[in-house]
Formats: sequence, C-alpha cells, structure tokens
Amino acid sequence: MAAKGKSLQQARRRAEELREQIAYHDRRYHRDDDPEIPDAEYDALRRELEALEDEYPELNQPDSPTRQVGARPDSAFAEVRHEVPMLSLGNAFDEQEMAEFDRRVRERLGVDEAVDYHAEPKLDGLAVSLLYVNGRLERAATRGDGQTGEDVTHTVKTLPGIPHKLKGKEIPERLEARGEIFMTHEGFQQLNERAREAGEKTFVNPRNAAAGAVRQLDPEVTRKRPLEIHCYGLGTLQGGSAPETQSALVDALKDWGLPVSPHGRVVKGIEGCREYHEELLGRRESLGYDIDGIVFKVNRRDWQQSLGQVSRAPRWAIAWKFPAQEKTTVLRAVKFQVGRTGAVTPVARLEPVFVGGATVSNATLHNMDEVRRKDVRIGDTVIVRRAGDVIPEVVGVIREKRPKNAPEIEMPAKCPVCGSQVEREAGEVVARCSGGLACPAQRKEAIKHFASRRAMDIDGLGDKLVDQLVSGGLIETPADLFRLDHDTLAGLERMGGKSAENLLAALDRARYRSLDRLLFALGIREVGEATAASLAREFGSLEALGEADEEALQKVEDVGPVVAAHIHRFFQQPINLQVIAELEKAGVKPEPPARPQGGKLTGKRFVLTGSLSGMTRSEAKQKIEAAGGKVTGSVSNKTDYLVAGDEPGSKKDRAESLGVTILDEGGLERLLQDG
Ligand code: 5U1
Repeated sequence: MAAKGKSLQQARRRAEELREQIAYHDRRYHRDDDPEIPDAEYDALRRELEALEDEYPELNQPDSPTRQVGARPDSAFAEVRHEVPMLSLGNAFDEQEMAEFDRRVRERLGVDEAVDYHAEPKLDGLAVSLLYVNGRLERAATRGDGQTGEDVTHTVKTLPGIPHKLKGKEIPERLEARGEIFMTHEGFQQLNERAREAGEKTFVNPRNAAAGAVRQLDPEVTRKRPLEIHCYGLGTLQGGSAPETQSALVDALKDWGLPVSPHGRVVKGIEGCREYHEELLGRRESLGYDIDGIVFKVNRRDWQQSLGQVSRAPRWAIAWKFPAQEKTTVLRAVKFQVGRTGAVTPVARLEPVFVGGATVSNATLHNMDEVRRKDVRIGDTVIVRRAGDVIPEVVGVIREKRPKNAPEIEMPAKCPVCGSQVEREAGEVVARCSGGLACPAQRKEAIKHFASRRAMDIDGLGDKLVDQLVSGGLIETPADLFRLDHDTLAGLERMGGKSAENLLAALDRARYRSLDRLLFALGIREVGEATAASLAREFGSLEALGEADEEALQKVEDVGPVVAAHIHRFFQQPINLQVIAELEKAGVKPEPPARPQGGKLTGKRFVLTGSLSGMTRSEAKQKIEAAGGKVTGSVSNKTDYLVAGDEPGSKKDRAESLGVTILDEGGLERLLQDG
C-alpha cells in the first residue's frame, strides 16, 4: 500500500490531500448526483487514506472521511435526523479480504463452526429510509451523512413499487425500512432516449439517473422516471417484534408489501459466500440492473448486536465488491471505423486499462453528437465502461484533467477506407460513407453480417476469413461466397483441406435457410429479425417484396414510413438487385415461411418480461409466433398480454396501469394449449 515508507510529515501531507479529494468527491456523488470519477477510483482513495491512518495513528481525526458516510444534506431539502444512524459498509475486494472478514467475525463471536450469512446483491443506487407509522408511509429520507438525511417523501411517494400502506399481519407501530432505489438498464435507456429526443441532457449511468430523480423538488419529474426499490434492512422498530434472523427480517419486509431482492439467500461459511459471489458474478449482466458486489450479513441478529460497529460500518456485514466496470484512462487518438451501412463511428484509442475483467485499448464514442455532448478531446482523461459482452464505451470525461490545447475531435470529410464523401443526412445523428458496396469496409461488414449466426449462420466463416477474402479480392458480395471452390479456400493462410471442406458444406446448408433469415442477412437498413419475419410472412418471396410499393410495405406490422422507404430504396438499387440475382443463380433458395393461418393466437400481441424458468424468452417467442401471435418489445395499449417471469421490472407496472392482462409462465402454457 502507498502508506509504507513515508516520513510522518509526508504521510500527513498526503492524508490532507486525500481528505480534501475524498470530501470533494463525496459532494459530487452524494449531493450533486454527478460523480466525477468511477467508484473504483474513489474506493482506492479511501483505502489509501485508511492505510495511512492505520500506519500513523497520530493522523487519525474524528472528522476524517474514513469515519463518515456520504455527505451533508443539501439545504434545498428539509433535514431528517435518523433515529438510528444509517451505516455504510466495509468492502472486501478479493477472496482473501473476504476470508479475513469471516475470520474476524468467528474470532469475535468465539465460534469455530461455519457462520450463516445472509447474502444478496449490492445494488448501485441511492440508499433511502422509509418510515411507516401504524402502517402508513409517513416519511422518506436519503442517507445524507448517515446521521442526517434529506426529506424526499414527496418524490419517493411517486414510486409505484413503494406501498403507501403496509399489508399483512403484525405491522409494527413504527417501522423504518431501509433499501436502495435504482433504475433498470431498460428504464435508463428509455429515459436517455426520451431526453435525447427532447434535446435534454442525458445521464451517465442508471445510478445518477436514479439519485437525481429522487433528489428532485418537483415530484412530477420523479413520476416520469422508471424507479424501483429493494429493501434490505431496518432502522427503528417499535410496537412489534423484531425477527431473529436477517433472512426472517427480509421475509417480514416482503410480507408487509415492501419489494426485496429475489436473489437473497442464506449461505454457510466462507465457502458458501464464495459460491454465491461466483454465481452472481456470472449472472451480473442478465439481472437487468447494476450491482457492484454482494452484501454478506451475519444471519443471526443477536450476533449482529454483539458484533456491533466501527466508526461508519457494522462489523457484521461486508460488501464483497465485483471487478470495476468503469475506470479512467487517457484517450490517445480517435480513429474512424466504417460499418456495414456505411456509418462512420469514432473509436477511441486508449492507454490500455484493465476494466470489467479485460484489458481495453479501444472504446466506442458512438457518434459525433455524443462526442460533442460529452465534450471529449484528444488527450483527455476519460471514463471507460466495459460491462459483460457489450462493446466498451467512453461514458464521460474528467474535465479537470484536460491538458492545455487538447484538440477537438473532427469527423473526416472523406471515408478513411475508400475516400468517398462522408455525408450526414438532415435529422440523422450518424454520418455515412457514400461509397456503398464500392467501399471495402462496407463490403466486409455486409458479408460478416450475412454470414453471422442469426442471419445465414455460415459456420467457419469468421471475421478474419472474411477480411482475408475481401482484401485478397476473392469476393466482393455475399453472392460471391457461393462461388468459392475447394482449391481457393484450401490455399488460404490458416486454412487446410478439411476446413475448406467444412466451409463448403456450411455454405451448402446456408442455401436453404428460411426467407426471413435471408431478408435479415441482406442488411436492409432498419430491418431487424422481427421485421424480416413479418415481411417474409406477408410477401412470401423476395420477388414479391421487391415489387411492393411503400404503401403496401407500410401495411406490415412494425413497418412505418421510414422503414418502408429504406426497403423500397434497397430494391431500387442495381447493385442489390444484382446480388439477389446472383444469389438465386448460385442456388440460394430460401424456404418460404409456413403461415400460421388461423392460429390460436392470431392477432394477439404479447410482451415478454423477466426471466422465465421453464423456457427461454426466445423459445416463448417462437411458441407464440407459431400460434400466430406477435411479440413486441414494449407495452402499449395495443398489447393484449404481458408474460411476466421473475423480476418483471417496470413493464409489469406499465401493463398494470394500462389494464393489460398479465400472465405467468403457466398462464402462457395454458393459453398456447387452449387458445
Ligand atoms: N443489499 C444491501 N445493500 N446494503 C447496503 N444490504 C445492505 N446493507 C447495508 C447497506 C449500506 O447496510 C447495512 C449492513 C447496515
């Protein structure tokens, strides 16, 4: 740790610096809902200060940020004095630190056997306290500095998941539940889309969006934000009996109608903690909201009592953090990449940084509007986010670290690959290379898309091979793939006779893919898999689709004027007609779709949400479509059924408010059987 080997004077100076920095970042995070650095870097500052204070006890100060939680409340809100302080959590960053926590717990309790811990995800949101008096929601407050929070009753009352009145039996006279308000990824994306459309400022991440929504003076603003809560603990409890274990406490909260995490569970000893941590780390991306670790709490509440707390955190609980998904690094340069539809995308070339479990040296900057909105410049220290399989992205800039005269990023006037003019249509955020299939970059991407798993699924035709084939002048369009012969393929670098044979067999199988796959594979702008399936159902052949005018196209579900224009234009372009003719000549004969005429669910519109247990969502979609139904992405007043699995999120709330019939998995099965 950085503390080692410093003179007392050096250590004092560094501690002062760190305290100042931490206090500044506390204000940015807790008061302004606008953090400047990623959590991992904030944690590192705190840990450095803790290490210094450990090594040099004379530096300990009662007002050190290591002894405090959050920030003082903002004076715009009324102050709420917490009856029981709202604590923070100590962190473990690896298995060893977690094992040390477990050892300390057993040592203090004087027990040898494995301790039961209650485990649940640590949400990345805003901690709040909800006070219920005789079962009625009386007051909601933020954590603030742990002693005094902000009164946010007016905004919290707009959250659909928070009951204004508790239900069930044995409701305490005075109950203070504590939990975390958060926003799902889906809600966050929708919110940012709406903000973008309205020309308003977008949010950097769901946590800021959630915290900003709660800490609003106008509750109408909050009402429009898709917020959720999971409750996990207690402050005051009077006039009722307190459960004996943490898990019973969470069950009681649930019985009183408060939302709790569906992933909470009791685990045994450090081994159980390890298993749970690993399991949730693997599922982190599929939860649909941000979590940054797991909270483990000693399950017996009498043991919690005897363990007590240190300055700001209980000794009976710990957050075992996941690897950070956001880090800062320096943006060295920007390159422009040309995609399948000619979109020219700025890509940041970064000083390599380890984030989200991998070393990242390239990250997308999306488009020039985003570059301007975030005000990114060459040489900037930027925040990079890498979450799961999603392409790493630059989410923000640390303006304070900008070097003097940092140059702005400019979109090139000419395509960096083929030299054609780069154009940006009015009203479009994306600039495009006007070279079309004359541009080798567009050709490569079009062929990669054509061969991809969800399109023609040509096994063995990976990105590298496509690059090799196009760069070597062996193919120009997808149709050329079907003219490749064994000798040409076997002669390529990293290919042998066997691989060539396998690829030819895969190409042969691809000749008979369904019409909807072929339509999707052709890469018509705005035609995704669902639209391709609707078009295939409606027109039955490429020929019929090519002859349709825009009016006829718009009769198809999901096809509006913009998509209709793209489809129509595609079939007007000679190069595309030539590729289609050559595909036909090469023996590509798509199977026309079987029409589920008069299916039980014909005309019914479904939305799927949450995780299903007996089938995947894609299986459910296939079953519904096979019965003539239609699956769409969002709930509207045209929706007939919402199929809700585990953790359905805001779609269920919306469905309820619109009076849409809500089915569970069994309900869907029955409907499929009975019609
Ligand atoms: N899930 C969960 N999050 N969280 C945050 N439990 C939990 N407990 C907390 C905090 C700050 O604090 C108690 C251990 C006091």
